[in-house]
Formats: sequence, structure tokens, C-alpha cells
Amino acid sequence: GKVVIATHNSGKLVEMRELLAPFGVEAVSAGELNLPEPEETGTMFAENAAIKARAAASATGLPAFADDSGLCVNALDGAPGLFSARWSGGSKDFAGAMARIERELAARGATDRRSHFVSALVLAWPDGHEELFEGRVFGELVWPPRGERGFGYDPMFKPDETALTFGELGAQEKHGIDWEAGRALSHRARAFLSLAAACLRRP
Ligand code: ITT
Repeated sequence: GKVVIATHNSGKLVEMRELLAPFGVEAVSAGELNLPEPEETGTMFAENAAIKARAAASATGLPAFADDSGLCVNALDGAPGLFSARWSGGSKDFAGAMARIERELAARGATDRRSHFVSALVLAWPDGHEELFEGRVFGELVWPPRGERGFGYDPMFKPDETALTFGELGAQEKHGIDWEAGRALSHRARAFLSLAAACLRRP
């Protein structure tokens, strides 16, 4: 079948296409379809993912899947969290957003550099049915940022499982999927593994 990937974020789109690739589903993005971006009015990742997935499913009559995600910093009481995209401003300045995290940690005299990424994935069908899957990955914030790969806050985040930041890992290493063992590394790949187990058939 055909699905809509309900995102306007090109970094996420690349990852979601890579994750879907083994399943032979034809994927078209919300950007390619010129779908409007719904307002993310939720107070939780799961709500915002559902808003985006539902809007795309009802606009297209196709199943749609959306990701809402963010970086939660312990010493900043979970910020930027739900506001991770908004911290980059209208110009999508993630160097600036990472510098803001570092500045706010310094302002608090924080020594705790623990943080985690969250991904909420919602798959919504035009008939109103929907399924939610979540993934998390825990790690440390590094400064200065390291690596040019990935997107968003990747250069600042070093998962506990690797010596390299997400910005230094290749795409497949960041997903870190081991299908046989049912394990993955990134928050998005972890959420996707649950989604795949529940909703997708390997060809
Ligand atoms: P869509 O809503 O169109 O999908 P968005 O960028 O607005 O795009 P979110 O509202 O979910 O998406 O914002 C999540 C932000 O968190 C995103 O802009 C990234 O900067 C950051 N983020 C999420 N996953 C990430 C990852 O794997 N690596 C680095 N940064 C990530």
C-alpha cells in the first residue's frame, strides 16, 4: 500500500523513508503533497503526533504516519522537549538552539548533563483508527557539538551505547537496528521497531 509521511522536516523524512524501505511500502511526504502544517497544540509528544497523522490521513484518504519528537534535558526540567523545533526559531538554527541549551545549563551552574530523545510515532487511518508507538534513547550532552551528520540536535547528543555522537554516526548506525534481536538505537528507530512489529509485514 501507500502511506503518507506527515512531516515537513527533511531530516526526519530521510530517516522515516530509510526505516520504511525494507517493507516495500510506497511513501509520499506531506511536503511533496503540499499539505498544510497543522498547529501543534498538544501538551505531549503523543498528542502532537496524532494531530499531524490525523490531519494528513483525512486530507488524503491514505494511512499516514507522523513523528513528534524532542530532546529532554534533565537539568533544564525536560526543556526543550516539546519545544525542540521551536527553540531553533523560524530560521531552523540548530547551532543556535544547541548553544542556548549550553547557555542555560551554565546559567544554572548545572553539572548534570543527562538527557534523552523521545519519539512518538502515530499511524492513523482515514477511518479514524490510530496506533501510537514511543521510543526513547538516553545519553549525555557534549560540548562543543561533534559531527556533521544527522540533523537537529544530533551533534550535541551522545547515546550511552556509543562513544560517538549522533552527529558522528552514519544513518544506519544511528538507527542501529538489529531485526533478529528486535533492538534499535535511536528513539525513532526504537519507536519504529514497535510499529513495524504491530502494523507491517516484511515482504
Ligand atoms: P514536523 O512536525 O513537520 O515533523 P518538526 O521539525 O516541527 O517537523 P517536531 O515538532 O517533532 O518536528 O520537532 C522535533 C525537533 O526535535 C526537530 O525539529 C529536531 O530538531 C529535534 N529532533 C527530533 N528528533 C531528532 C533527532 O533524531 N536528531 C536530532 N534532533 C532531533
